[in-house]
Amino acid sequence: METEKIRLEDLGYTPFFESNRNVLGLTDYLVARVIAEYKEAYRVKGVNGEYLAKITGKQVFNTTKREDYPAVGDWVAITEVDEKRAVIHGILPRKTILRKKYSDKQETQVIAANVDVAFIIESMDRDYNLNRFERYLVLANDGNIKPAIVLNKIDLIPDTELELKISQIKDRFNNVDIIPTSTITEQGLDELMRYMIRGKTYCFLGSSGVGKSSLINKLLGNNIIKTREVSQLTGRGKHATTRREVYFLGNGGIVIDNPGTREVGIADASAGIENVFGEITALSKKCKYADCTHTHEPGCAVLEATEAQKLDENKYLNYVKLKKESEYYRMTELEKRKKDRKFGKFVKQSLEQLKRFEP
Ligand SMILES: Nc1nc2c(ncn2[C@@H]2O[C@H](COP(=O)(O)OP(=O)(O)OP(=O)(O)O)[C@@H](O)[C@H]2O)c(=O)[nH]1
Ligand SMILES: [Mg+2]
Ligand SMILES: [Zn+2]
Repeated sequence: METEKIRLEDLGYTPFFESNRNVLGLTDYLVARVIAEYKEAYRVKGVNGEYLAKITGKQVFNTTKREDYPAVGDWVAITEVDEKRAVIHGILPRKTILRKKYSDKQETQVIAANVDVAFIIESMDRDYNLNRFERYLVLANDGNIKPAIVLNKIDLIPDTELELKISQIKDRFNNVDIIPTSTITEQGLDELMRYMIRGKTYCFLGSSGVGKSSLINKLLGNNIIKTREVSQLTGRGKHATTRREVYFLGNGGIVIDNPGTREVGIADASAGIENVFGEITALSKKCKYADCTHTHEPGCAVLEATEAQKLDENKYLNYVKLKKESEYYRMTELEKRKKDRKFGKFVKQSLEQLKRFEP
């Protein structure tokens, strides 16, 4: 049986990776892309097909950081053991990286590597939350990844409500593409498909149950991925997808499905925050103090703009919250214990501020 040869470009390979491969002297190895991550192994795909791959002890992984291990989307240098198995010798430098903070631990987790576009998905039900977009936007921005918003399950709300939600999003975030979809009525699926370009990698992000896997199944044109059963009541809180996995679409788009997250923790993402909240960053240059935290200082241009309703108050509050979270992450344990009491005060302060803003 002759199968058509896979080209690395179809798996997302670009001159960026090839030049790094040359520079690092990895040309004697095969290259493959990590398409799934298991407990102690990876599934990788190269021009000869797929392998179950392991990393070996004595190679380039002289590292203690979780982040330095292969992640889904990574390009790795491998050698074949046999038709089905391979050994990973190293990771090619990442073009982009998408990471989040573990909810309990302080370690960051790599969601995926070498992603071109992050689809941030929310569904049009009770769980919908405008602030949550901002969290994901910070993650995407911090990883140098272009974000796009997908509003799924639009079959659940009237058109007027959808229009309202879209205008709220546009008011809050500049220049983010918005794609409304429904896997039931199939609205927006063509648009989503057209959005994806051959050889580019798209990561589907969002809470559990928003319909990430359902959307990908629709794009694949079959039901390869298991999605949550319709019995929403009994299935509550259960995650349908348990591992990250790469899928290849008919139009050449490369898609990463993710298990949904309950919360998205912000790691040390200060650059991402400043980008997403560019309006606030610009204002802060006019604050009286260079180290202004924009919470209580006199002569704070951010507070002034918020009070004058020139700056959206929710945006302001979310900014302060995310910023604190990011800074908190950077502190050492000892500092944290000291700060914990102060943080409590800060939360109280913010709440008081919120009350003040109420009409
Ligand atoms: N009404 C409606 N329901 C949908 C739509 N898309 C998906 N669903 C339902 O939403 C539920 C969750 O869908 P999944 O695709 O499993 O969600 P997921 O985001 O992959 O969830 P996790 O894998 O747990 O992160 C399923 O019962 C789907 O049938 C939609 O457009 N409209
Ligand atoms: Mg899923
Ligand atoms: Zn200020």
